Amino acid sequence: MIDLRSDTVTRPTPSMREAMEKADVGDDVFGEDPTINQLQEKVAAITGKEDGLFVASGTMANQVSIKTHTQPGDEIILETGSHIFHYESGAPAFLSGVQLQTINGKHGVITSKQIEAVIRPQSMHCAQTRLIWLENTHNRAGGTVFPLEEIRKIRVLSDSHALFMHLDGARLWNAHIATGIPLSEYARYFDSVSVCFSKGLGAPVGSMILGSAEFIHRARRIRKIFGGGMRQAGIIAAGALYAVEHHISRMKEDHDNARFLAEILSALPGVHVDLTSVQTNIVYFDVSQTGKNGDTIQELLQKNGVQVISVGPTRLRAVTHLDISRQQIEQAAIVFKKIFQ
Ligand code: TLP
Repeated sequence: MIDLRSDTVTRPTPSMREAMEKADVGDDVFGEDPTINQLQEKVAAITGKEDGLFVASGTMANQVSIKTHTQPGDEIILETGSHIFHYESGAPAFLSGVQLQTINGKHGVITSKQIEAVIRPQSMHCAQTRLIWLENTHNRAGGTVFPLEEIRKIRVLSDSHALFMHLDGARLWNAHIATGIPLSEYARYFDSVSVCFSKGLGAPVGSMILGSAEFIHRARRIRKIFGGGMRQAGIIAAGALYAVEHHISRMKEDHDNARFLAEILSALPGVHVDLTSVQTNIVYFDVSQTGKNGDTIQELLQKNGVQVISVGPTRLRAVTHLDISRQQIEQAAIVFKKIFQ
């Protein structure tokens, strides 16, 4: 089976498992797990943040960050396709009692002008705008990269309104590899950043929140409240540490494979791919012109040994990752041709 459903499906490599087996551990709720401490220090250093907090998942990183930044009744401004709006089970409302104000972006990018137009006035009648939320790369927009110039403008705007900024950087590694822009240059404009080790980096579990020492101190308490104090979790942090040390630069292969696949798909009858949105390791394709719906195509592909995800009536997603070679992409291309021609 060629599994292109997500970059979350990767299995730890033998060397990663070896690193996990040998990991030194301690009680992380007491701050005493040496491997977690090492990972937090390392990722804080490469992102230029004061401190980091290891958490169980990208969802937990995002939700702990929201809770740490906001009070119930506050509002977050974000792009309509954001992961926290679509795929985190209503958690911002459930856990933090905040409302979300969405803006339609282009390729997942919202501009400072668009944001400025919707910031609430300081009025007893309005929710308090508190947080601007960006996603880089942007999953639902196609793994697209958020331009740095716009991030800078948004920071100026947020400073002038005393708003916080959070970056959902589950795939920030991919943006870094696609553009060559250092992780720290992206991260410096945000009060908090979440990153994931269990997607393109190929670790089995784990994410991290990055920010000032003061922010992380408060986030640590929220993580405990949310049930995320994980004790001897150095075993899993060792997988993440291995991934950070060995799997960042190789992501270029995933990006090349995604581009290769996108070009093949876009040449098939009835299949539409917005090639400008294929900037990293994610390929969305639309099959409305084939007369079949997404679920049917997903099933047909699965029967022929290729897994993708149907994400709308006629829209599907294929993601390249550590466990997918160029040869497997070529095999998948043969299956796509068989199904669509
Ligand atoms: N995304 C998953 C699914 O939930 C859609 C995937 O397969 O792409 N932020 C972004 C931008 C994400 O894409 C994801 C996961 C998360 C946060 C949440 O991470 P986890 O799954 O670790 O909670």
